Amino acid sequence: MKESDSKTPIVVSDDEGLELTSPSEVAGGLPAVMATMAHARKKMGVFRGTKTLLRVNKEDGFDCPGCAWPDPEHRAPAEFCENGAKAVADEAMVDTIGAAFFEEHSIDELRGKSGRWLNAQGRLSEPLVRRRGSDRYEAISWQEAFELVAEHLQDLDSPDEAIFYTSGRTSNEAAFLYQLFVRAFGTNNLPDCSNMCHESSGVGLSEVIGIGKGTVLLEDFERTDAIFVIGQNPGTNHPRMMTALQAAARKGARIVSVNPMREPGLLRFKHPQEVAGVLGKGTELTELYLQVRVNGDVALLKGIMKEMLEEEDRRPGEIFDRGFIEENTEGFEAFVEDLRAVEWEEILECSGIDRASIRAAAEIAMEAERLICCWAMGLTQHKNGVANIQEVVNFLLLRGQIGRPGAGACPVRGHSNVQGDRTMGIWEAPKPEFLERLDEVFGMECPREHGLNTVQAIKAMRSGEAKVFVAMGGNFLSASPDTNLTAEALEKCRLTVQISTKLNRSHLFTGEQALILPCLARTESDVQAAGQQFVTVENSMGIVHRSKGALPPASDELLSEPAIVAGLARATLGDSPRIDWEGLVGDYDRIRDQIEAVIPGFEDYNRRVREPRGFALPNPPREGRFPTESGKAKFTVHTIPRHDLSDGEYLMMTIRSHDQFNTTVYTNDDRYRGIKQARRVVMLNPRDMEEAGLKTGDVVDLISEYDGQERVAPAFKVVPYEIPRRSAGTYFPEANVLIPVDEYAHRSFTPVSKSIVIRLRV
Ligand SMILES: Nc1nc2c(c(=O)[nH]1)N[C@H]1C(S)=C(S)[C@@H](COP(=O)(O)OP(=O)(O)OC[C@H]3O[C@@H](n4cnc5c(=O)[nH]c(N)nc54)[C@H](O)[C@@H]3O)O[C@H]1N2
Ligand SMILES: Nc1nc2c(c(=O)[nH]1)N[C@H]1C(S)=C(S)[C@@H](COP(=O)(O)OP(=O)(O)OC[C@H]3O[C@@H](n4cnc5c(=O)[nH]c(N)nc54)[C@H](O)[C@@H]3O)O[C@H]1N2
Ligand SMILES: [Mo]
Repeated sequence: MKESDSKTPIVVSDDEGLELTSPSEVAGGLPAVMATMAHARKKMGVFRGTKTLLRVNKEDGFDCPGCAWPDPEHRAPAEFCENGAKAVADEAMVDTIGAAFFEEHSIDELRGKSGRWLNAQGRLSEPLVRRRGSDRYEAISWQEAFELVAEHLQDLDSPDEAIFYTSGRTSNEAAFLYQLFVRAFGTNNLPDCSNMCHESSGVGLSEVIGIGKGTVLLEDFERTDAIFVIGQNPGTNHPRMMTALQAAARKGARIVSVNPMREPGLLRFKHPQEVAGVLGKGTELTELYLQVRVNGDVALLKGIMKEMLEEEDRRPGEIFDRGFIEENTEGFEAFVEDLRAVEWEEILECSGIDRASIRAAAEIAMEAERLICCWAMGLTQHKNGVANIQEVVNFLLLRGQIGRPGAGACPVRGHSNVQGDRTMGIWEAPKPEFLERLDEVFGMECPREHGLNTVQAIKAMRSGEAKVFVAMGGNFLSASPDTNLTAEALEKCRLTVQISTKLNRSHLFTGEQALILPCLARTESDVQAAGQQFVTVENSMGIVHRSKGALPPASDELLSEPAIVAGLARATLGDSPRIDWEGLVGDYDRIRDQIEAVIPGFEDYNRRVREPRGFALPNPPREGRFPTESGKAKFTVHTIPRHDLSDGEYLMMTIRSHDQFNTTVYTNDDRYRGIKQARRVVMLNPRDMEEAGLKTGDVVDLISEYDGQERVAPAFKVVPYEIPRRSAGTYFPEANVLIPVDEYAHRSFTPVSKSIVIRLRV
């Protein structure tokens, strides 16, 4: 199945058919155990598989390359989950591909393969180059590869013509060196996957509480009375969070889920590592499930808060935490004035939730002494992504739910070190203080002008303003919006460089010349001049800890990410008296010493990170202090977003299936949702299907139209699903072709992957 209107297939499907069963009512349990074992055995063999899985998330083991959920204090003998195991198995697989593979397969031929097929071929095993005019990759030495990059970078008219992307698996050490190299070279063009992910959380939280991170620790889940899980599917994407939800529920915490879909992972949970978990009925998680309209969250939160306000009017001082509000916040009056003025009719219409359910949610919030709000992509990837986050903060501030144990804001991060990368300076919009410290410590002059984020980078490459693209991990082409346009952008470059572990579509849509630089993965032993090294990462709750791989590397030719950065830096900039690239890479303790010198909160880094659980970074709001300009947390006022859909239009969200990690697809099944062997599907409300005269399995083209321009994603099968009227669900990355590069969240530039207006063409 190819894109109909383009010569080169950008998205290729290998769906085998379509099989539907009813969605699960419980997550985890025996099927999760079976799936874990199957993936481990198939890809790593019995021995390597078991040995590897037992080292996940252990104090002297490696951090799971799956999600960024933190590790509990008392770790179980097997501290991993089904989907973590899939990520590990996929990375630690035994097959490899090198020059011989690419001699056999031209780039054009590989473009005809699905992303799943490409990923399944094995680990990339040696540096490869696509020379000018050639139709395939061939071997190149590391030194020659570094020099090729250096030549291209030196040839640019300005350092701002180069773009340095990062995905969120990169360690703190590699990320710090990478940004140091990029800034020493002279640009802040450091877009990252965060731009497409939790940027709205970072921007939103920074403005109103003074720090762009969450405020809770894992312990808080044990002490809380209520948890709102908004726009997040933890059963699939953060399965280890299920253990925390289960423990909280068992202690009596009440869980409210806000999600257009009834996600099995939010209903009940059977812990796959408990005997009762495998056999029993599982723990009931969600008490109140609010199937909100896509992007109906601002309306819903306003409704809940309006109920609370009405109750506060009846019993002044009993609902809101007046003392906290007066002492610690500003903007309360304007906020309340707006809340009074909002019409119930608008709230009910835009949220799609009835008044009684809104009242029930408000009651849970009013009865909870301590409350946590968790969220992920369901809130961040909308035009009003920043407003969504700030509305959650309004909700928390009303009852002083930030800065107390058992309460707070919990954005649940995606990639396992995406938060750490940002702390290390992977950011196109760095703070002046950070740049000043770099200047002082390294005797350099960092560029001050902000660089390009992901959206801007795509546009700059497309217009020819940017000419060299380097990616530290990730799959820029498939993760970005507007896949066809992004392919065009990459193909306009003079040189594209991918530092990767596995083959993906970004390797196939290249600049005039291209490099694949294969690197060690988390699971593998990393030996440098001073002996075996460990790296460090920061989890979703701001805890910095070690990660040490143990497996023999997939190939002798692999270099670590820090070593690759050092190689690029030395070739491009030469040795400098203040930055001893080789010395730094020889012993990662030295990199950590430099991090300590530059970034606050890393005092005594090398000692503290060797403590069993690592250490927590400073988090003032957690202690009740708000480092905003005024020193106060801010209430903010937002209008309710409206999507006035015309006849035949649907609001589409792009989501993850149970068997993928972002653009890496393991199988075409989505077990919990009961959709099998097909990913090119569009989930619709059965009544909408009826009205449109559509039957299960009918094939339609999906069309989005923005600014008079039509984008088409051909041949999707219609699947009935319990989802609000006029909503549609598709999988990422299959539907990314429909997301215009210019449709992104105000201020955070996050593409609107969860609210795209589409039509269906039969
Ligand atoms: N196994 C696995 N783990 C992963 C990943 C993976 O792909 N696979 N990806 C990692 C990454 S990078 C990230 S960022 C996270 C992503 O984790 P999630 O954010 O959980 O992932 P998504 O599937 O994108 O969407 C989450 C949910 O948002 C809901 N949603 C969509 N629109 C709305 C809306 O308007 N309002 C509300 N309230 N809900 C909405 C969807 O129904 C879905 O349940 O997971 C990380 N962990
Ligand atoms: N439509 C739509 N688009 C989305 C989203 C969505 O929900 N909907 N979600 C967005 C989100 S939240 C995110 S985070 C982005 C993800 O964007 P990316 O992070 O760019 O994408 P991934 O699929 O995680 O990248 C996978 C590739 O990373 C490489 N890799 C894996 N491990 C390592 C490693 O240890 N080192 C190195 N150097 N490379 C490695 C492998 O080659 C693999 O093929 O996508 C975004 N795009
Ligand atoms: Mo993400």
